[in-house]
Amino acid sequence: MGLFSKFKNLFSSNKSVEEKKDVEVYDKGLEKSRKEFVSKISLLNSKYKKVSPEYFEELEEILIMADIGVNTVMEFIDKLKKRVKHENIENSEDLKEVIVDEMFIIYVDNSIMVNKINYSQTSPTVILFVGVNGVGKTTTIGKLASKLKEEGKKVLLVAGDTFRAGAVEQIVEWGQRTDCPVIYKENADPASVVFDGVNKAVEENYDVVLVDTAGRLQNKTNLMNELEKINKVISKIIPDAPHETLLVIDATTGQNGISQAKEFQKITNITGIVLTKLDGTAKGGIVLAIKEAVGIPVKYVGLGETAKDLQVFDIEKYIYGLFKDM
Ligand SMILES: Nc1nc2c(ncn2[C@@H]2O[C@H](COP(=O)(O)OP(=O)(O)OP(=O)(O)O)[C@@H](O)[C@H]2O)c(=O)[nH]1
Ligand SMILES: [Mg+2]
Repeated sequence: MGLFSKFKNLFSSNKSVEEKKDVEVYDKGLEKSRKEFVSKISLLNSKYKKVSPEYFEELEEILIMADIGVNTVMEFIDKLKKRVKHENIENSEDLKEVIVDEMFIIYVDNSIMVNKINYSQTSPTVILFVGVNGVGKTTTIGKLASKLKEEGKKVLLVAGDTFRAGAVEQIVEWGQRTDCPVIYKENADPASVVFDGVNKAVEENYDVVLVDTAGRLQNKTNLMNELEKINKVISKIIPDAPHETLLVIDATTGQNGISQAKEFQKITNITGIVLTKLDGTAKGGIVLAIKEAVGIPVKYVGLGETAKDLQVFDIEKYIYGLFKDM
């Protein structure tokens, strides 16, 4: 039995209610990508009943169009060709399952699979959110706050975005909705707001501090200086903090998001990626491209507007959501 059949069984039987709900979120959030993918592969398979060089050429194109990333696609096609030869696969229909198997393997292989958040045992865990404007930083903080509260954690929000008009109001609203205090100061230096926040968190024994930052700064040097200052202030209070710096990327921006990741990598130490708005794109393959291009684990994915739509990234659920109708 191929890996994919195993996944299908895995998700259809004896799972907890919670786990099933999470699978549903992936299922729904990846609908656009799945439709695109599955319909293209079906068309391809009816065009070429037999596996041929032309078949592979067109498959390659489909995968690249799904934003999977050129090198990953090349490597993938090579592996597929080898298996076709080795296992004497002739019919394109029989290749479907192999495609799903290999997709999974390519992600897991030579992988950085640490998608868990690095929680501190000795102090509040400080998580910094960075990314260009509009990608979903503040919304992700709100959703995560809601999840952490549900787990019984004491959560503090810090409005480190003091630039954009309305930014403070937005995070304050999330604070009210999730019942988490918000530290903010209008027109203040972001680093000083962060300082107040982290201090309060230590004094009052908070479990997690979620720090919002501004997406828009005049230029790269400013952004770099700003983040450096914020980092300094945090580590002055908690030497091994921030425990995570999560870069938020909007999945609908495709290759643009990849460039952002490369740029931010140069500016600061990114420990994980949050890929938002996967529900809004038909090019869900971007998860695989990120791994190829920047080698940073995707820790969370945004699959919709509500708090439950923020999910810890799980490759099995992702592959399932992407291919389950195939
Ligand atoms: N469909 C969908 N929408 C999302 C998701 N994540 C965020 N959004 C939407 O994206 C928009 C922008 O989100 P914000 O959280 O304000 O983005 P930001 O990065 O804080 O933006 P700036 O503060 O301007 O830098 C909002 O309308 C969110 O509802 C997601 O996973 N799916
Ligand atoms: Mg924001």
